[in-house]
Amino acid sequence: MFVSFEGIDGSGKSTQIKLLAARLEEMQREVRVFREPGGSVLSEKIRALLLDDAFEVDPFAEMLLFSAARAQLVAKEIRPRIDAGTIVICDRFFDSTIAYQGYGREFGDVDWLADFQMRVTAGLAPVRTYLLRISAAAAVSRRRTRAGDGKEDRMEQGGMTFFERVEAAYDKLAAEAPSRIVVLDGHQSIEVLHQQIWADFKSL
Ligand code: Z5A
Repeated sequence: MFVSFEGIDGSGKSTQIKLLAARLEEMQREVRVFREPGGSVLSEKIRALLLDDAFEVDPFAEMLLFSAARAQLVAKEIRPRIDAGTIVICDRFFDSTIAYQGYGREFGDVDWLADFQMRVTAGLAPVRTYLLRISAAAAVSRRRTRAGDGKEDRMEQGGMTFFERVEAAYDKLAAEAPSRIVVLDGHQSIEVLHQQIWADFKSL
């Protein structure tokens, strides 16, 4: 089984993924968590390039790099594990490219981009996607209070209007795929969100 988590930066994806994975492990289920971009040796190297603010990246090149990282992750890590019966949870998947590059960076031909993503993943799509919906303003405030050096990476430097476009894009994607994308109010408490996710996950 393959599920993904989506939402703007700081929406609580990693927090919820840890709770879901821990719960499944307690039940002796085989679980593997990946993050995007990343999760394989090549994809982690691409991640470092993508988040580095030392140089500018052309929007089309950016989309291709995110897609290359995903193609490698799916082929070498995700697909073999799904085939072996492991539950795979991914922190971001192709919806991120459509939301961030397609709408955030105003790529233009979003239909083409969505078709291209199916080529990138060789047709693999999550059976369920949990979208943690928080406002761009709340995300910025959470990022400020998060542990770390306080430095924003290249993607985080996109600015408020960029994140508002991404936020609106996620709403659009959710409206277009209501049976796959479960929308959750990410402003709720961590525990309440976990219970909502668990209730849905069990139904799968
Ligand atoms: N990107 C892209 O443009 N295109 C693509 O195709 C892909 C990605 C795949 C990856 O960043 C960047 O790449 C990302 C999108 C872009 N850029 N941005 N901006 P990343 O992997 O470094 O980070 P992220 O995935 O964006 O998110 P994150 O920083 O890991 O945040 P999170 O996982 O969503 O949230 P969290 O770490 O669980 O929580 C954040 C803080 O909030 C933390 O202090 C928590 O304790 C707190 N928290 C969590 N839940 C709650 C609740 N419910 N209430 C209050 N506080 C909470």
